[in-house]
Amino acid sequence: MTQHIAPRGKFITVEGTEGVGKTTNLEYVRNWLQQRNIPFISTREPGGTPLAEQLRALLLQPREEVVDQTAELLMVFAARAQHLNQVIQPALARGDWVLCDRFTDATYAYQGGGRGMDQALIAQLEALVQGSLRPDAVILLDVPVEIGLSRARERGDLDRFEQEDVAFFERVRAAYRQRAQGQDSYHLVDASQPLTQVQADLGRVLAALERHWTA
Ligand code: T5A
Repeated sequence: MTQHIAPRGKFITVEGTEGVGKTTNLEYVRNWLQQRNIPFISTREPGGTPLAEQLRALLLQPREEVVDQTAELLMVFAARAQHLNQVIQPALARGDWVLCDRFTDATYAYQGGGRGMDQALIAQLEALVQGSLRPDAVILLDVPVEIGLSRARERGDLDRFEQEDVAFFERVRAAYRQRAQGQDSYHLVDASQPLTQVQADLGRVLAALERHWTA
């Protein structure tokens, strides 16, 4: 008997340092998908399920207690395990596209680059939690740290990560840029440009992906 394998949906993540414009540009990507009648879900990390959203709140809340780096890393992956199992994998299996605001590249950038944690340790947890699942495309919105932080600060109260110093975010940005180098699935967009130009670039990236995936 012929076994029919349902087409798996595409998994797109959007990444970048603080205030880079992910929220603003995700709206553009959602509209782009809607216009093409592509079935999709839009979700975020940390978060995306009730339990993972609670872990997000715990991670982002500023606190007196010093948060142990390993505890932070495990919470990020605990939220990811729940999110993958409950939301992302079922959606991909249905054939829906998954648009995710941050994913494991953020762990390599923030916990690896920012906090200086061992990349090999992160890779072990990635393998444990995700198996072989990786995003089909990573859109990296890139902006000089000072510009992103000033945009984020204009919004008001800062979360626990946003309270880190500029050097931390320089390491985060460098880690993101390093991951993007020479990898076909990464698409770097200059997010320091005016929003209309950022979105024109995003549109070109999405059109190229669509052509590639439907060829
Ligand atoms: N984290 C997450 C980890 O440490 N490890 C992990 O594994 C994961 C998954 C999550 C935090 O968790 C950490 C990283 C993060 O610190 P978050 O909410 O995803 O937090 O991240 P934030 O960067 O805090 O996201 P924000 O929503 O705060 O920022 P955005 O979405 O990047 O920025 P946005 O769209 O709100 O824009 C900020 C302002 O800039 C303006 C917008 O209008 C807005 O006012 N703007 C522009 N202005 C001019 N020109 C442009 N091109 C503009 N684009 C946007």
